[in-house]
Amino acid sequence: MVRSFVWKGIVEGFYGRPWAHEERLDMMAFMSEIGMNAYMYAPKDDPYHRENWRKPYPARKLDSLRELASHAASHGVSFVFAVSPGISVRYSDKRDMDAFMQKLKALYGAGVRDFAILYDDIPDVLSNEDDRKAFPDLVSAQVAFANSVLKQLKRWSDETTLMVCPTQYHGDYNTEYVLGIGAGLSKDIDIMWTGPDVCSRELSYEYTKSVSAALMRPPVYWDNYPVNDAAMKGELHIGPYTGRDPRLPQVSRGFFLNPMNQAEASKIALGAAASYLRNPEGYDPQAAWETAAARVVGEDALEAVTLFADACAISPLHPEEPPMLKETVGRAVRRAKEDFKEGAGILSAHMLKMQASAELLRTNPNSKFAEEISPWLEEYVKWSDIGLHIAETIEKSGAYLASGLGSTGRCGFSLHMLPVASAKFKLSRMMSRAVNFKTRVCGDVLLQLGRDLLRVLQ
Ligand code: 14T
Repeated sequence: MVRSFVWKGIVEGFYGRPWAHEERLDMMAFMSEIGMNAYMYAPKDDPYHRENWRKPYPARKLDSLRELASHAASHGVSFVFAVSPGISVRYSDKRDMDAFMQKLKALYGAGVRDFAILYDDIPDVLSNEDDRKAFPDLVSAQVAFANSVLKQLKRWSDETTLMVCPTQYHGDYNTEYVLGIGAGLSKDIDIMWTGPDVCSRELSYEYTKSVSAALMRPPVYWDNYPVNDAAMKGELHIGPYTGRDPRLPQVSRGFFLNPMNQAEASKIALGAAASYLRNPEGYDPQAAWETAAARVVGEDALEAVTLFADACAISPLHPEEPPMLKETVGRAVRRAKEDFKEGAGILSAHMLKMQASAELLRTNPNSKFAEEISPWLEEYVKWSDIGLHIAETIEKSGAYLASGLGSTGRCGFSLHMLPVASAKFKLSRMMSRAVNFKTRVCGDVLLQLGRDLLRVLQ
């Protein structure tokens, strides 16, 4: 039997600046175009979501959420409202339960029917004295709290749903905590899971089946791609969506992808992922990427964005250095050992292509995309300048070596050496600036090449 995912969505669940209202409205329209059906509201840095979860939304913010919920509904997207009470909640305190339900009730009044409790990224033990008296451990407290929330939701309406993200949400599933969550939570509650890691390179059928057994229900994946918060800030995740098993609909209830702070740039990975979610069996990562990328930048810039995405390759799904760039540099170096000029030529041709692609993307009609990627684009251009200078240095040192392998004149100094010395000097200056770059564009490929060259020319 061919099964399909129940949830095919996005979770705005990252740290850092939450998306703007306009970005969310636009994203919902995009989601309906690509066949996604759920948006979970969970921005870590909305103070009302986590830090001050007890506080009701002020009227104006509630109005925005209401508009989002109805906008979602009109696009066939379920709006899932999540609260993260874990940092301060007293599970045994009735006032906290009431504050929590009040919080949901306001959204219920705004038309929301789908809710989530997020217990992620909090201490894994009970800290409150009363809680420690009332419950044997954290998992019993969270289970009792969530089951009670579900019961109250069902009193409001039969249409309500509840999802929970546990405190341990990745890795080993055979722990007391995870088994406790699985056995304790009502069977009507969906449980979120990120896979073997916080950001998982691979989500396999076997692994998911085991997680499903431990949780006593198929998990809903909280897929931490293309998110680039915390330690990943310097990365831009616009590469293909890979490593998700085609048979996951048999063992998982669906997916919520956690996107980047850059909403428009996220559409490349999200568009590709949507194609997986619609048809996992027929999914082709490369073809889906091209379709998704072309939708964001236009067909005319597909080649440009392909080259740029290569330079941005490093991500949890692809931890290796940029493949095309690395291959070209490797080829240039090998060729340079035979023929300096030709080796340098291979390198400079690629650098010029990078510069042309940067210019095409900088002036792309999708100005929101261009704006979002500008920090990466700027350093991509700076790296290509470095690469061009490396090519030039290789050529000059080639001429110098050819002139008699560094034979010195009367005063122990070769005039031929001057251009090489000044090229070296300029290169080390460029390289020392690159150390302070803010983005991870080009990986370490050109950095390594520059260092190697300086060492050789010492
Ligand atoms: F809820 C979870 F499933 C989850 O993934 N929580 C956070 C999420 O909000 C964040 O965007 C994501 C990517 O950084 O990872 C989780 O947050 C972490 C987890 C860590 F182990 C942040 C830093 C960590 F070291």
